[in-house]
Amino acid sequence: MAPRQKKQRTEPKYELLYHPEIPGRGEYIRLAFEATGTPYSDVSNQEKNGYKKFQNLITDANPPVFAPPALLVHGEDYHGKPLVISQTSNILLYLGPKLGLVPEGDKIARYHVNGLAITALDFCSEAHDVHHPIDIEQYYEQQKEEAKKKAKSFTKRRIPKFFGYFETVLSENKEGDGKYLVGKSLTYADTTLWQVLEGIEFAFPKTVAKLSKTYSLLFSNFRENIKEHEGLKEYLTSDRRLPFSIGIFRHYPELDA
Ligand SMILES: N[C@@H](CCC(=O)N[C@@H](CS)C(=O)NCC(=O)O)C(=O)O
Repeated sequence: MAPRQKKQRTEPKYELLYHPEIPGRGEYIRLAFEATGTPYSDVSNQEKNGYKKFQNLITDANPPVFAPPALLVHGEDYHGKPLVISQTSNILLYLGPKLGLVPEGDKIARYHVNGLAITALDFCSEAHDVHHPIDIEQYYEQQKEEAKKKAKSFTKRRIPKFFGYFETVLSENKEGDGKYLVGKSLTYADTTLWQVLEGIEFAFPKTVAKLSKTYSLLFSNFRENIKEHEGLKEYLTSDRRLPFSIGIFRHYPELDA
């Protein structure tokens, strides 16, 4: 009895259920926890047999999870089972007010935060579809020619359209001083967009180098401010932060402008 009680006391309330070894969409959730110093367990990366545990938890959840990330919340059982929430933007919507990552006292602002986070996540999905335009279950090499075509429109039109949109949002949010998308302090729209920009730069460095001068708020004020954020600084330079590799964001030079 005693050891069990001890385990319950030390177990973090939140468990992130995601694939091991890649930042992926799990990173959007990690950044929310890291920015706010919230304890969490990254099951697949930190626990013994974590990968198996992660697979079992997402399958056994009710409703089961179609695709990770998912969030398990201890102490919030739902219909007799541990609460498991799926979909990145949905998890962030749940955590936002609890972690102080939406403006306080403005019930509408949180929907703007969520709308912007979803737009950043759309950008992330489009970047993924560049290297997998035909079939998510086949290798890049099997769809390389189509990928090259998609890359052309993505780098020429879609990247500038997303950059331009977020630049406008930053300049119109006067309270944010070019540093925050909504209000005057950090929200999960900021952390999410920041990670997408990191991924886009990793995948399309030449395109970003060409465009970054045009979107000065985005590429100076905004990016630099997040890097220096009190809660994030240590994490972002630590080896706990997983590097990009061949996940959602991939660097294939032939797809970069
Ligand atoms: N819209 C979902 C997308 C989830 C997703 O595509 N997850 C990837 C990993 S980042 C996956 O494992 N997908 C498997 C699949 O779609 O079959 C979200 O934002 O959570």
